[in-house]
Amino acid sequence: MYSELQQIDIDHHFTPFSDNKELADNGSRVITHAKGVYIYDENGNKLLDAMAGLWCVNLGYGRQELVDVATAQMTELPYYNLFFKTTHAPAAKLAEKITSLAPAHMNKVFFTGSGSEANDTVFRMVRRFWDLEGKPSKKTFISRENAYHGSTVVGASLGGMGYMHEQGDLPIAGVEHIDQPYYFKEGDGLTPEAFGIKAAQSLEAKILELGEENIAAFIAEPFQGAGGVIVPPTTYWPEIKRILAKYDILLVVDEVISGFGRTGEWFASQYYDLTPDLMPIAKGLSSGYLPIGGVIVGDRVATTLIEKGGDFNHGFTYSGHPVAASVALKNIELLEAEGVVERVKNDISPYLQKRWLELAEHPIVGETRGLGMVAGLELVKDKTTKERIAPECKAGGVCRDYSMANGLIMRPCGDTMIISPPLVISHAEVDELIEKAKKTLDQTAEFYNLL
Ligand code: PXG
Repeated sequence: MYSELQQIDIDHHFTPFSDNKELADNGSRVITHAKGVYIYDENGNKLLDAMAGLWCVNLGYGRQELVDVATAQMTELPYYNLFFKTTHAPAAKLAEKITSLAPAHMNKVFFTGSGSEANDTVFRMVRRFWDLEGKPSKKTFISRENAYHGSTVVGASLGGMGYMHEQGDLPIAGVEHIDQPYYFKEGDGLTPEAFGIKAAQSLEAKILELGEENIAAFIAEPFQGAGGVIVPPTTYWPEIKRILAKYDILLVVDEVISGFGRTGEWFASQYYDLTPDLMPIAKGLSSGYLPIGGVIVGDRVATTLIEKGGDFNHGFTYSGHPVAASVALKNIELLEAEGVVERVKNDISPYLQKRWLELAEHPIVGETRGLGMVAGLELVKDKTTKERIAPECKAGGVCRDYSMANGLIMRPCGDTMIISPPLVISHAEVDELIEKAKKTLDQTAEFYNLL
């Protein structure tokens, strides 16, 4: 009943973020190859990958230029570390390129292997910064409910996912969570604008509760990704900025999903006009072709760490890995040369968002939302009361199964269906995405007798 690969997988592979027993009962889908915005499985199914893998394949699949640069770099220098007064061209040039695209006050990059490691690095940099500034009591991070910042101990602690905290006694001490700006779920009785202000003000309430002298940083995704593509009301970031201007607290903008063009700007910090002290990055940095992440460091933190800090006792074997770094550099060069980010802003994002909005008319859709190249919708039984279709938000899983059967990878976060397609998706492929999503919603509604 299982293919050979499915059986090997069941026998030996412990799969991330999955119920491995349930996978053993059903067998995982074996992905064999990919091209453009499509992935293929071993049964010959072709799926439009509207998640760009895991929010990362910004340039789409099958770019030979990235393969060629990896091959050349592997031949020349497959590995060397950066620990002991050594460096190499891929790491140095990638850092230069990234800082040329980042906000002007950010001129250094620390490399990691992933977004989680980037946030662990943020945690150590920030605490070290305040020690060096002579303010060792400033240790607490403020984050938000339903945030995602990774899966390491620090990443999961900074994140606001209850289902992660309950495994492994998290969060660790020194991390506090405030309200999220999730209007559809929590904004009843308020306009989006008023709700945005209210959600932002929970930051000030927390600062006053804990005392500015104890707070190191506020960390947030510009829009929440894994939490369900939660786009804050327009008032939210301006109010956060107003609050942060009153206190000496660092701002960490987690750009792991939002960086490298997803909003139509190189970074969402530019989209929202934010001035971060630190920006964790990963995913779209290499379009997912090789694992690489990092932290873009603003001048204030960099100057203190470098001028006053001596050795910074932190780093990874694969920090700035030459092959990953050369692929990331080529990826950025291709994004630039092909005008991908401008195309997102002026062409494909407006088209995707216009077409996605059509789904709001569907009888089981309570809200659609999106920005740049991410979008989400809420599955409901009743548009007015927002009553969910089934207990425990089970309709999302049903909807996902129909979507996969229709050849579209659109994924659930509870009863929120989300997409984050490759930035290079064409108009015709967006049309296909929307038609398949409509059919999927019809089938989901039919399944629950709601048509
Ligand atoms: N920050 C953000 C904002 C992320 O979205 C990370 C940090 C961690 O990156 P790494 O490379 O360590 O995974 C992420 C990762 C999901 C899902 O289900 C999302 C992520 C990872 C795994 C699953 O949407 N985002």
